[in-house]
Amino acid sequence: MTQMNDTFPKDFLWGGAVAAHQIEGAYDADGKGLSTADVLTAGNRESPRQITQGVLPGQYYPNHEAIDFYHRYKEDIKLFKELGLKAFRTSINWSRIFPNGDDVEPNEAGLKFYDDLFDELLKNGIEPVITLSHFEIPYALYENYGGFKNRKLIDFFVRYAETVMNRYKDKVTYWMTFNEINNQLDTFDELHTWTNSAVLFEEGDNKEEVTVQASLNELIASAKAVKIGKAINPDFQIGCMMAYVPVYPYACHPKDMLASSKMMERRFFYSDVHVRGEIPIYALKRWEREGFDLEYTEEDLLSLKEGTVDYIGFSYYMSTAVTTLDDLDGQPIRDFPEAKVVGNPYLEANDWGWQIDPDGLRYTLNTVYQRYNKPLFIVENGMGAYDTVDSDGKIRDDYRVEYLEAHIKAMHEAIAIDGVDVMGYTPWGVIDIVSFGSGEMEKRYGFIYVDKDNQGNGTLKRRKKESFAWYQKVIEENGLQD
Ligand code: BGP
Repeated sequence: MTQMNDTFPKDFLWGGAVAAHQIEGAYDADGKGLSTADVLTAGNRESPRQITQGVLPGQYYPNHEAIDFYHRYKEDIKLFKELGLKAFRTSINWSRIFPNGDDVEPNEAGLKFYDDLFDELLKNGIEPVITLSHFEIPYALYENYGGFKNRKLIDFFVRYAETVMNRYKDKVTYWMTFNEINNQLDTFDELHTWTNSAVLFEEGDNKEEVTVQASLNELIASAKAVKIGKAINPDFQIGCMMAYVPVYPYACHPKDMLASSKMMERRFFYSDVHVRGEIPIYALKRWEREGFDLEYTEEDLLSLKEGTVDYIGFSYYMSTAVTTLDDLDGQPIRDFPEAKVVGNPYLEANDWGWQIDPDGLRYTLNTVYQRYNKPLFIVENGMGAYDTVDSDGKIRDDYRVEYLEAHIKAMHEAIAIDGVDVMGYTPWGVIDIVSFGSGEMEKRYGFIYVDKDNQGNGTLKRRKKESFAWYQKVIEENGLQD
């Protein structure tokens, strides 16, 4: 267990987080192939983004330039150093390394880019925290193989993981395999799964069955990568990455309580496999009941056992509530087989309807720690907002400070009062980047403002927001001082 004291653990990893396709731009530079994220159109709060079949002329793809971190990372890392970051979480863009995913040889220019990036971070005293696949795979693997529903992707991923873990074995200690692997069952739509597994559904597909198959293939690929990583460098800390959104019972009706725990189970399924190395009984029962015909072998089950993770990385933004009742005060948001997700009347939401709930973070830390007894790493947390630049050039984002302060306080309570082992905290979008969900540039999370709008106009100039000095002080003082 990490040493506790009145403040945060001494070696606590205060940081910031981003993902390759949301920050780098340079989508076709130096031999990079297209990734599934590069063919996502711009969306907005009301209408979601779409995966297009390749890059269509005349269409705007916000990830193509993003904030051009690919060419400006030195300037940005200078600001991260000034901010005091001890850790910087980003992902490696798989299609920079294997442009088509199934190439025989890796792309040296892509490997070199991350060599330089990690060197620059280390030179500035910042620990890289690396996700192998953050909501993107090489587009050719989606087009030619159908994404992760195809078992062949297991081997392609493992080869990619082995290549980069070998290459950066002396530069990177903290790894995670698939970003928010556990939100697929809740986010697939009519057409496809739109996060890591990138599956396009075919006519007649049972969508849940196909998504579970793709998820299983990813879990097997992840476990194999963990095993290989540990053989490359036993000091590696390799984690999984979950999206945890606590689901409260809307009423104290016992059926609502049951519905809430069943909904939580859908998300815990993934960390149960990653941490315990076996498929939980509740999942096996469901698959049997639904008549799912899933493909996995004895050898796969052994891989799951041998490749359990060292820590659990997770994102936390909000909570939701669920009910089985018909006479609601709250408005139904979405129907699930078990129950309805509804608004929580005790919470306020941001402009995108994400309900702000710092106590939910403490609740989550406790629940996850009690379930697994493994170190936890909060690798995403933050508040998306429309920031404005005042006439004096200042960006007064006190709402962001308020959000983060409340969450840091909750995290501190979980550590100091409840004894939860938390390794670090990397708030999302340390610098403004493209929003994954809406594709907007103007849904901002950063401490550093980037001059660019939803249409792609702007100078890309960086500017510190008021929250910059606040977070700098938090890191300097290793927590909030009263
Ligand atoms: C998480 C993703 C991130 C990030 C974040 C905020 O789900 O891991 O990639 O984008 O959410 O979401 P959004 O960008 O939609 O506001």
